[in-house]
Amino acid sequence: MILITGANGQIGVDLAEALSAQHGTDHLLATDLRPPLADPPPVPFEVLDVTDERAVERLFSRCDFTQIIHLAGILSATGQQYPDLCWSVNVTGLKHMLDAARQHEIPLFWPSSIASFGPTTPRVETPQHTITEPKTMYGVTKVTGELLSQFYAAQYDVDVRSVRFPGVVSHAAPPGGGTTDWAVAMFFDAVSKGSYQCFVGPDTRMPMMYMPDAVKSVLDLLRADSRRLTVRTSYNVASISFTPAELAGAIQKHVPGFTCTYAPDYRQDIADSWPESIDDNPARTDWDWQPDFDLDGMVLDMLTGVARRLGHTTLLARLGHADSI
Ligand code: AKB
Repeated sequence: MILITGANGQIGVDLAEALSAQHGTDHLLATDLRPPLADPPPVPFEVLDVTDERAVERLFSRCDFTQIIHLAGILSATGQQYPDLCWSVNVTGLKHMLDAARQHEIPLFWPSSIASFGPTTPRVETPQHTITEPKTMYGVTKVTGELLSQFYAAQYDVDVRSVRFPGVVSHAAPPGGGTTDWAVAMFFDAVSKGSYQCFVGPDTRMPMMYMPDAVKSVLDLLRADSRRLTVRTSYNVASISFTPAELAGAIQKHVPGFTCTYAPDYRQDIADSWPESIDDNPARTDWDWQPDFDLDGMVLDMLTGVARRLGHTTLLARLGHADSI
């Protein structure tokens, strides 16, 4: 059975769906602090606080897990506001999962982030092995998690695998508390209101990835031959880099009249400390990673998904989906 923590989060919802298509819902257990979004939940669900060591131990003594997908985490903007909570969930929670993986001899996947990098890192085509001096608490927890993972792999032979996600764009579940959330919010506001006020400036270039590629990266890495894996901290994975102005332009092609205004806040500072683009050669070499979506492909698919969700028939018709809400 596969354990998913943080299953109600942005990545958890889409990844659980992909895993249940592969393995069947009976082979998954979704957990989260919050109750599931759908009633009944699409896969068996239990409440789990990953910071509660006893609760984690009790769960592992009851269930025969074969894989851990550990997604529970606090994102960058929330982490700046609640640094202690961020440390507790992102580091203590991961440590509990690494200990369980070690004790029960189970492989573990967890996502790190481009937030592992900081202002002293080369910002363009950021290499796999480079300076990691993040200035956010979120970044500090990600670097700590990466080093812990490498230690557990080397010292205890835990099969731990990870990718450094860029901003992930999707419509099934909202992201919460991230610096890259503008790339999702812009779509929802474009479709529902025709305008969006962005919290970073128009020329802030950031690495992003459409959810189908993010899910594919996890499934591909899980399938990879362990002997080929040379990185046990976390793999760089790249897809598309764009600015808010470029995304707004791509959306305007399908939503004429859409306007984007800019009111940068504290998240601008975080964005400016992160890379603009990522070099992911080790992932391409070690496990044949390759993304499918470019900016225009993502925008078309995302607008269709958001229009369906919001019941926007006019936009669906314009996108060529007249009869399919
Ligand atoms: C965030 O913005 O905090 C996340 C991330 C890049 O890890 N989306």
